[in-house]
Amino acid sequence: MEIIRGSAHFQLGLDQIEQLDHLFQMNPEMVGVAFVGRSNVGKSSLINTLFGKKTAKVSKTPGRTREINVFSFNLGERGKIDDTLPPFILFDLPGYGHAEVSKQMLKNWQQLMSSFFEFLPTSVSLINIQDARHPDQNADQQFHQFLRTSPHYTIISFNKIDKFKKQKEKAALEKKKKELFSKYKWVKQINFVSAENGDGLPQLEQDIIGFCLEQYNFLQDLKED
Ligand SMILES: Nc1nc2c(ncn2[C@@H]2O[C@H](COP(=O)(O)OP(=O)(O)OP(=O)(O)O)[C@@H](O)[C@H]2O)c(=O)[nH]1
Ligand SMILES: [Mg+2]
Repeated sequence: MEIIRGSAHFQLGLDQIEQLDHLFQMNPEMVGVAFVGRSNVGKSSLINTLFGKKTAKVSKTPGRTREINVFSFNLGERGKIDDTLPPFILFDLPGYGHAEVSKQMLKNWQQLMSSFFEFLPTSVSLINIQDARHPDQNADQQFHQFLRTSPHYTIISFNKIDKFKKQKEKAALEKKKKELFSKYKWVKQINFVSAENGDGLPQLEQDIIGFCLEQYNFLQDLKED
């Protein structure tokens, strides 16, 4: 199974809690993934490599993605959509922790995101992107406090590992990984990726597919009972 590149379609951008409530109410059985992380860590770039070139806008200036962008995508084989499966959902969430945003913007982000995590169906998993060179920053730590009580399946992906040339840097990151697993008990997986050269992406793609199919089958079974 694969993510069909180019099957991703932009559905809507939203920045109001009412719009979010509406989306969740209309789609209680949504299955998919949400990319979330500090500004500029490469969320949109990763989305583009995994889901097809022009899915998300890549920033020249950090803090570009301000809205919650919602896409649909399909799974299939050898480039063909499997039409026995429904479209899945993909969220590109606005980056957190950008130093230059105003207090008002920060407040808006917090309000919108706390509703998002509170009402997001558990059939959507969270992929927290962090910069491999600067993992677990203050903003990441604060974000994980949001997730403490969240029931969502959560993955951390350390992006930009192409920047690592030395073995020493990789070893340090391995150590960090162990540390984060014991600190953030709710994190199920931590992997290393690069949107730039594609490292680690086949595995991340299979993790996304595995999660989506499992949740879809689970919801189907519930209906049959
Ligand atoms: N070297 C390297 N650069 C990357 C990688 N991924 C993204 N970048 C660069 O990092 C910058 C930010 O990328 P975006 O994908 O826009 O980051 P974002 O997390 O979506 O940012 P916001 O939307 O502002 O929150 C761009 O200049 C990308 O080209 C990577 O794996 N390696
Ligand atoms: Mg972005």
